Amino acid sequence: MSETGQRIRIHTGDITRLDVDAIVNAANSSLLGGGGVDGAIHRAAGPELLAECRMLNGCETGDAKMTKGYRLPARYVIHTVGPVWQGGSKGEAELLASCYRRSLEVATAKNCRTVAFPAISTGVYRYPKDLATQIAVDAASAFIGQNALPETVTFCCFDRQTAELYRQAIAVLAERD
Ligand code: AR6
Repeated sequence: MSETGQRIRIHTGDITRLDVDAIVNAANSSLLGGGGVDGAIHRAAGPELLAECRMLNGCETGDAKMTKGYRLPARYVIHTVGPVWQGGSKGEAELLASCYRRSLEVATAKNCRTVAFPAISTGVYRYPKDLATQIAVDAASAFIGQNALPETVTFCCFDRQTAELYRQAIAVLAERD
């Protein structure tokens, strides 16, 4: 496997349990909480997280903003806003790639060595999982190929089916390299 490939990990489970420098939250543009992974992160981090989020003035789709992790094992939470799937011709792919790139830029600015992502936009926002997974893997590998940090990027999958999609996307990447 390539050096870049070795820096990409797949984990099946709950992202709020991961002891990494930063976990990424699939938020909405208000940054004031919601369901899915966003709700789980706010519940696990405690009310101080919402208090800090209130001071951020929201976040554009495709951008990312950082807070502390409070009661989470992770030191930081990077809140990013994925695109809502509208059929694929509304710039969704570029916006989703931007979520991964911007999150990694924010993480690198704080010297994070380990970062974990959920499958952004693939829940409530309905992005087709196979397409979203390939974008996630391509964007992360492009970033770590050009940067020393983070040392590892973990794709945290809530179920085994999603983990299998990530395995396939990494295999596609390895064939291309
Ligand atoms: N750990 C890891 N992955 C999880 C967890 C968890 N604890 N919980 C859910 N997932 P979603 P979106 C997976 O809907 O599509 C919120 O209300 C889940 O299986 O959380 O970007 C926000 O406030 C799915 O694959 O995020 C926004 O309004 C993935 O996380 C909106 O949902 C993303 O699903 C964002 O929608």
